[in-house]
Amino acid sequence: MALLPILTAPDPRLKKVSAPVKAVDATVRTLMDDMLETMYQAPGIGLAAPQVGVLKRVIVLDLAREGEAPQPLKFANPEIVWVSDDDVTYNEGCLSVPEHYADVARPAACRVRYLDENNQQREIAAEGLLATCLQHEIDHLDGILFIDHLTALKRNIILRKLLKAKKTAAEAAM
Ligand code: GNR
Ligand code: NI
Repeated sequence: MALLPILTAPDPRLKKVSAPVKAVDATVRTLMDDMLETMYQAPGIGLAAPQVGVLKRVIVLDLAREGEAPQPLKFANPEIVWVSDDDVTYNEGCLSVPEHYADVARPAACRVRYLDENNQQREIAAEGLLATCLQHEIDHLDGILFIDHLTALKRNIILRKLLKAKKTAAEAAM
């Protein structure tokens, strides 16, 4: 197991479209486990491979509450095959957009087809926070961040603050 560094915006790697995995093999399984460890440590409820600089279509989630048994979910090549007509709004955050939160409306329910850690094709029906989080993670695989769902004005205010924070951190390290 290994902790992986999490990229933060603005970073060109977060804007790229990730490639499907050919099959879920030992390398992909190790990536999934390292991503889960990184996500728990952050802490977060989901993580997409591009957030750790790996441009592969792999995501992990765990929506178990503190004190509950962990419920790690691992997905390769996730595809949204159905979304509900009705939307729901959540106040979203992102480990790659630290310290910023905003309301995002997305379909309230969805179905996702994917390969599990044993390379078996499966489908999951999701609603509530799971539906939102799956859509947030799958967006990452297409280079889309939650701030891309905001107005350009709100997005640019956040991006400018993140860039400034990066510059300040880089200066402090010199
Ligand atoms: O930890 C996370 N919380 C969260 C809250 C509301 C909507 C989406 C998320 S995902 C986020 C972790 C993350 O950045 N995943 O890509
Ligand atoms: Ni995110």
